[in-house]
Amino acid sequence: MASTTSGKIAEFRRLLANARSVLVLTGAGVSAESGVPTFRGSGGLWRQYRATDLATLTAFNRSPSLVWEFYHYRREVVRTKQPNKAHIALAEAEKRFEKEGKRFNVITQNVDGLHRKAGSKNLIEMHGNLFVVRCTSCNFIEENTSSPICESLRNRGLPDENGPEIDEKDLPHCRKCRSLLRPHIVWFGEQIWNDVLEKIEKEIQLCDLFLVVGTSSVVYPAAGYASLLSERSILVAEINIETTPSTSIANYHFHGPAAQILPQLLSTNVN
Ligand code: BV8
Ligand code: ZN
Repeated sequence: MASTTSGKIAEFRRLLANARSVLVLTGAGVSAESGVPTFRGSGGLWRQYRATDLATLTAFNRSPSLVWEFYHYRREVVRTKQPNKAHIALAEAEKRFEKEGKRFNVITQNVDGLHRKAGSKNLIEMHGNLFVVRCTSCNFIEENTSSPICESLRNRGLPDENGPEIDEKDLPHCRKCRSLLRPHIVWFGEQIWNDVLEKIEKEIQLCDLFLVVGTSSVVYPAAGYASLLSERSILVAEINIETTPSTSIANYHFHGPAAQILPQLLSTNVN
């Protein structure tokens, strides 16, 4: 049963000090205080669509123009955002743990790149990244931070506009084979890449303390990690501003914003 009061912070910090391999799973809530809309909050809407309706291969095949407008919009929003104290606390904790010869890894479901911007190195972006593209034909993958990603998307993608469909030939194209590019992001109904799953599997095997931060714990496979670890009697702590399916599994539930709680849990003088 999760502990009910954040007064357990001192207790948790002692457990953290004795941990040898900390694994953190983050979701959209960790970027909320950077101003990046979460999936299921009010920000989860774009035009008349839910993000989860557009983050699918079916939506992309039906209208690559609409899905590219959606991702272009998110790229332009995220580009202006900075990591918050939650991202920074995680990056600093990783550095400290590494110095002590211990392990500290972050698996993020987010595609906003803010953990990397904050300095996290031991980072698994399990659903990809808004600034990486993949060719729909030759699978060529590369980072692409161009703003806009192509001329036809300049000033497009605003939530309150409904411009004309962009012709496929004017959407982003592979510089190797000229085929249509897509975001290198795992859409609903698509499998997480095998090399990523293997890395996650290894970290789950080695982990002796698990933190699940700012996720609604409804999307699999990420949502299943807390119970997987709890069944192996690994300590699970959740940070969220609401309760989630992970709350009943967690040994600790710290109720509050990640940018406030994480620095209290992870900050330097962990005794
Ligand atoms: C898979 C990238 C298997 C996209 C994302 C049909 C076919 C196949 C699979 C399925 C299917 N139907 C369902 C599935 C499974 C599906 C799934 O789990 N669906 C759910 C909805 C039931 N999963 C998949 O499809 C996955 N693949 O299963 O493949 C397979 C096997 C064989 C063959 C084919 C397939 C792939 C899932 C990945 C989808 N891509 N992202 C993009 O970003 O555009 S998922 C997306 O939503 C996010 O990345 C994230 O992972 C996920 C959940 O969002 P959260 O991060 O949790 O954000 P959310 O808004 O939900 O919650 C925010 C939380 O933060 C809240 O709890 C809130 O209280 C809290 N919070 C807010 N502010 C703060 C805070 N906490 C702390 N501090 C704050 N300040
Ligand atoms: Zn190509």
